Amino acid sequence: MKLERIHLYHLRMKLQAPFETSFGRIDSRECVLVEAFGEGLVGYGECPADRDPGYSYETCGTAWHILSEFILPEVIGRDFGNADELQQAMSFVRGHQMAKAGLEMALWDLLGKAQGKSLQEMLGGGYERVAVGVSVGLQASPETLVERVSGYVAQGYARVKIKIKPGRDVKDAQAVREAFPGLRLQVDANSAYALGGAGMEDALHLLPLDALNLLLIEQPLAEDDLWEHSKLQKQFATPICLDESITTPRHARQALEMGACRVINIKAGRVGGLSQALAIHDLCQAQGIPVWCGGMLETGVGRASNLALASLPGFTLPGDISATDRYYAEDITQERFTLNADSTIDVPKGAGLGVEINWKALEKVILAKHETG
Ligand code: OSB
Ligand code: MG
Repeated sequence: MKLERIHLYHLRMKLQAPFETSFGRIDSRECVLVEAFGEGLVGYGECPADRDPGYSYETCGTAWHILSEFILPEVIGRDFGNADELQQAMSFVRGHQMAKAGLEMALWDLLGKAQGKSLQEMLGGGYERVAVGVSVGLQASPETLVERVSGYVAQGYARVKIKIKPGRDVKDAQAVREAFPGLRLQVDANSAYALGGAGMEDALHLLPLDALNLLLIEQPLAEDDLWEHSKLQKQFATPICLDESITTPRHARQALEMGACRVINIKAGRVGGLSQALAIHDLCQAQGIPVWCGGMLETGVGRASNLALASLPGFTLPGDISATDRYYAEDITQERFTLNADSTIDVPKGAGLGVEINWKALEKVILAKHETG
């Protein structure tokens, strides 16, 4: 597939409700949409970096810079038979995984459309629908949190993740567990127990979580740390799950080798693309480590990709892939994803990502456009 022209769109989309994590509160979410033209076809990819460097160092600004100044000039006019060839061509750029992932997704979409194959088929996924859950942000109090969770449970979500931070952790989780004794429940700290250098000591305040029958505790310590997580995991019966700390297949292998986690959250954006997500999936599957598909409040483009990825056999835990309604009143794809009664969402079947752009909706949310080629 020859990449003839590439457009970038910086988008800002209003969320249905503010989303608060240990690193901040947002009312709207930004991303960079990649539009790639080749052989008479057009493919789309979503770079999930947000406006602020709170989750990772990458932002829409850094992704824009890395893509427009370095990666696009390198790849325009070149032919790529698969994602590995593109990764090879982008390997001169250190890091910037989300920037690379956005372009890689657009290439998968193009290749799928050219071959008449869905992304799911290309990746080797099987299931027609994937088990999903919902990620609930920090609320004003444990009472409002329980109310919020009740709303999602009523909608049919059978797995709930709540965000935690120091001072808003054990009590919040206890309140939800008390209200929903049988709910599949997990918590996500987004590195909040590494602030001020306290780390381990702070995170040991979470030990009472072991009594709550949680599926996992996600990313308590620093975003670049494996070693302290390996020490922490030994203190907890509940599996530690790493999100931020796993940015390459190599880090995944090292994390498993040192026992830094017992579960991995895979986000194609965070690890540099679907090809890298696939490599981490294969590694974990070979070692019997459960994985699940994380989310970054994606648009319909990224959500289609997440659903295809989550249909691979090693994704044995429900993903952070909720219905479109949970995020956006209006999405940039024609397709809106809905929750089935069994807390699953259908995997798109069309060629490539299997979604079509809703241009009327897209045009309303474009902040900037860049053209190369
Ligand atoms: O840590 O999983 C995370 C959203 C933005 C950035 C990081 C995270 C999240 C979520 C939301 O938890 C998951 C989703 O529903 O997309
Ligand atoms: Mg997370």
